[in-house]
Amino acid sequence: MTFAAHSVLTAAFAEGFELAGLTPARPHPDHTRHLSWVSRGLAAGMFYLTDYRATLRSDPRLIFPEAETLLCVGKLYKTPGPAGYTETPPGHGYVSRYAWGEADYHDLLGSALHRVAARLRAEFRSEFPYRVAVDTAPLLERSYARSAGLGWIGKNTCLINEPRGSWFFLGELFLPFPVSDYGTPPPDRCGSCTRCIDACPTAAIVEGPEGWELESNRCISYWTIEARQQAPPDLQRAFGPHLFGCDICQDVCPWNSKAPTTSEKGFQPRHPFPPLEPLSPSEFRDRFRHTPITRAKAEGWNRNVQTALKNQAE
Ligand code: B12
Ligand code: SF4
Ligand code: SF4
Repeated sequence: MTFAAHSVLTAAFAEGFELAGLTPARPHPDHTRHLSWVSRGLAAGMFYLTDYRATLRSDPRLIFPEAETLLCVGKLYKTPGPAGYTETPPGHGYVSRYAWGEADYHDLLGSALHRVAARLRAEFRSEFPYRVAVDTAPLLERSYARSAGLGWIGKNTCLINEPRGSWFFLGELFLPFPVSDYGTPPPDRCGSCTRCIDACPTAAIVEGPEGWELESNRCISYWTIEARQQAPPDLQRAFGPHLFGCDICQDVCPWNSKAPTTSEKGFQPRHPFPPLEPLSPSEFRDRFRHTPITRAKAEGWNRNVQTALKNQAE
């Protein structure tokens, strides 16, 4: 049985997603790019990208065998508030925009996707099986979202939407039925612009065999969120006040100059500029419970605080 694409998209918009599109749950041609990127060591220490899960990324049905369709959604997270890391006050560090709020986007988008599924089950009168993913499954999220029509992949490797920019999270609902229409990828609108490449303080956006790509070993976001060890000293100096993640290659993107903001309560800024002070494991837990920052763990957070303090003293 084939279901109306319109009904699925309407359910997604009704649950607060600003972007939604549909694409077949089939192997994606970008998978060869992923394998090539991994094989050239650009994933740094992120073993979840390089182990058996690199192969799982070849086909969504390896994660959810009944999958026929992927509903790809985007949820805006830009809030009115500080302009970015350039405003960091002395004695404080910078947390990237996506982690400013008190909600963890995995939970927020995940619950909304379950509600989309509940709406569809009621509308189609079927208890069909489904699966939800928000950065939680070995899936090429940007590639499928591009195919579903949500945006193009910029030179900074982010998915960018015209006119909304790139300050949005991605999530997916794996559905066990085909739909009447699927999305098509929009054109690449980067043109001759190179602002993100020029602005990256660590030269982490590099030219690869198939175009621009991210060298995680040089990316501030990698070092301040994912890495479990200290970055090389010459690189650390380029981190400036960054404590968790990095927004520079999106802050400078012209497509973000008029990006809309969200009124989502859980994303409103609570800690964009935390004080540069080390925290005990329990202080860290209490301060950042349920936020994406917990990923760095207290040890990583304190390492980042030391780096930012050193950079501020220089
Ligand atoms: C690992 C990871 C990281 C790593 C590596 C990032 C990277 N660029 O690969 C690190 C820790 C550095 C990172 C940083 C960030 N991340 Co991250 N990350 C992921 C994760 C878990 C996997 C990405 C991955 O597979 N990378 C490997 C590369 C090879 O794959 P890819 O980036 O998807 O690239 C594919 C396409 O770009 C494609 N391609 C096709 N056509 C074209 C054309 C061009 C021009 C290019 C460049 C590529 C391209 O080829 C690739 C192979 O499929 C995804 C969630 C997911 N499951 O996808 C989130 C995700 C990509 N991250 C996200 C976010 C928000 C961020 C940060 C903004 C957080 C921050 N503020 O610090 C930064 C952005 C840094 C940047 N410039 O990318 C969002 C991105 C949303 C968006 N609008 O694009 C995602 C989708 C999570 C989510 N569910 O919302 N991240
Ligand atoms: S997130 Fe920061 S360090 Fe990483 S590529 Fe973008 S500007 Fe460079
Ligand atoms: S800054 Fe320019 S080149 Fe980089 S992603 Fe944005 S439009 Fe593309």
